[in-house]
Amino acid sequence: MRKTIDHILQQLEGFRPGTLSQVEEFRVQMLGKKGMLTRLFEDFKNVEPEQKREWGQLLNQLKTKVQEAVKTHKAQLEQKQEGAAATDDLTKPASFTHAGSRHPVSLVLREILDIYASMGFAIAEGPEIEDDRHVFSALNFAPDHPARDMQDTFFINTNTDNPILLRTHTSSVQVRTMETKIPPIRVVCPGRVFRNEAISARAHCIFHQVEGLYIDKNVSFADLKQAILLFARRMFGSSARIRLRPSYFPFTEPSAEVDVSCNICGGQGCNVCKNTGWLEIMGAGMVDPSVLEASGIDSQKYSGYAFGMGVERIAMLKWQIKDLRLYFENDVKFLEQFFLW
Ligand code: 2NM
Repeated sequence: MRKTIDHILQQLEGFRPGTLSQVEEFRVQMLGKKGMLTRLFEDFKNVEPEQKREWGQLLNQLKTKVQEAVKTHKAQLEQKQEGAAATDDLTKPASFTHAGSRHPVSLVLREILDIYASMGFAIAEGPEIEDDRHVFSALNFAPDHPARDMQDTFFINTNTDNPILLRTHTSSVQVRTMETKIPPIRVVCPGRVFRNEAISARAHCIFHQVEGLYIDKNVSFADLKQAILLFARRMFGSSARIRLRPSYFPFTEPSAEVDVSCNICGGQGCNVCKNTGWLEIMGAGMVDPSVLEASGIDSQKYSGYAFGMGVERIAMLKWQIKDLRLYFENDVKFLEQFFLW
């Protein structure tokens, strides 16, 4: 018996199965009907009564060891096989992950900036918290202009002759550009602006603007019209036409509201353009000489054009989004609909 036990211990020591069938083979060899351990237990019947206790313990320990070895090797090999199966099939489709999508305002803002970058405009940014000088005074707003009212502008500190406020347009960035740069100046200014308005489908107290400014010798209204036409064609399709209506802004003279032919009906008239065939996309004009002078630019030597548009509004026209509030609700079912080719 001693010899058989030693033999089993030796086998156990060197047992390194590579496959599950080798484990099964080992199990049968040890624990099967004619297995080595099974036979040992048969021999155990002939052991002298006074030695039964000692041999019994020894055999039971050995049986447990063999059973443990079979169990752990089997589990290890099964796990290995599963891992191999998962990596083996390289054609297996990847499991679904939600990748997210860009916000429609970000998509349209990027598109607007790309179009103006291709025309040679640089991007300029500035602070959202501004002073009265850069938002109003330097832009030719009269001291009693209604935009300076608490009703329209969020003021932070009015206890000074140059109040601190949230910018109502990004023209303040253009003032900062004119103050620090020598013409030629060609910039677009994207960013958030703030107006004290009741929130509705058509108005919000926070929205995004892109304003443009071009100052050089001999810049003309014809240059402005051509730049707007190129923008409209790139943004709304190569068959887009533009129309300018006379308007008024404190900082430009002459000033105009710009319409683009309706991208839904092509100008025939539909419910998107309210049967006019036209959609308003921006305001524009020639920079008032007093605005150039206020920022230290010689209006005898230089002239310039400027324009401004609302990014949410352009996105509404592009995708027929009917309610401004959708931009701020972060409803995934709304957000994941938008992409650009
Ligand atoms: C608009 C419409 C027309 C404009 C003017 C200027 C500046 F700083 F040059 F005077 N910046 N932006 C402008 C002109 C903005 O937005 C509807």
